[in-house]
Amino acid sequence: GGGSGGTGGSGGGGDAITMGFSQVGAESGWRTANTKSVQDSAKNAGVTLKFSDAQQKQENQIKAIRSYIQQKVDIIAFSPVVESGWETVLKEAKDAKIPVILTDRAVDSKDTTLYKTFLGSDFIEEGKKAGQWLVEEYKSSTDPVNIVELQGTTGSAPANDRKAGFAEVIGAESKFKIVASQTGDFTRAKGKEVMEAFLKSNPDIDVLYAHNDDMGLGAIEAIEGAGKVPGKDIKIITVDAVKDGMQALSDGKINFIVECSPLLGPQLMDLAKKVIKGEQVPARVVTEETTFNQEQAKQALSTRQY
Ligand code: GYE
Repeated sequence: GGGSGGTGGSGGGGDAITMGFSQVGAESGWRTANTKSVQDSAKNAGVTLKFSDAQQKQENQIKAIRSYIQQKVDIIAFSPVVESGWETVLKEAKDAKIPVILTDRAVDSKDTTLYKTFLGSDFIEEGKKAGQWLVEEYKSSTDPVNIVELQGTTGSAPANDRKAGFAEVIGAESKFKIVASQTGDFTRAKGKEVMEAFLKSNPDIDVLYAHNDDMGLGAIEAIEGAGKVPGKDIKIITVDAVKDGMQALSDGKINFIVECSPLLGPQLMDLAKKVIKGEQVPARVVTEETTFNQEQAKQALSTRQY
């Protein structure tokens, strides 16, 4: 690919790269920041970006990838909405000799030759960090702790892994009980709706674990609507650390956030350039991230970019 002549783009030298990028959707603050990061860094790296939003539907992503193959882009990057069902389309890309980079979310295919690398967070580790905070928070209590869980999109890597990592850590102590666990599809609206249902059927909720900030923020509205105090009557743990989440954390409405960085654009462009030049890239690039309690959120909030 790339034989159509240089455009004199900035940096890198050589011919301009065309990347087809299939995004999951615009379901959360994280996703919005991720899209901006990819678009901004493509511009900075002189990469021509063909971008499409799949509105959280796998069939739309498959269509987008097929259209990128037809257009003979130099490289395809995408964030798979769910883990399963990608083999056929990834084989089509491979047969067309168009390299693929997974960003943010994984696929469950055993055939790792279908993509060049996977750039993103360790979601199991994120779930474990959420569980470790809870274990520490309740270390001096023997009473039962009733937990409700708002899961991300069903079948997605972050929903599967954040659930598994959390369950592994809290499973070591029998006082922790997950009394309800349902998807809120990573959105604020669904988080609110499902939390309202949880509150109706469970009179005694101690903790909410939400797989992202947006669902947690929706749930806060439901909790306040039910006359309870979020962060006090019900302790709340979320994942992401986007600005709205960090604001709620520093206001005391959330108790702990596990960071998940959406700023994957610069690394994605670097990896894409290397792959196209035929350079060796690591099979897995893990994003670095931290955690925030309420005090740390107050410190970090003023300089939070997204
Ligand atoms: O945590 C959530 C978004 O895949 C890591 O998707 C991403 C997740 C993120 O909708 O807010």
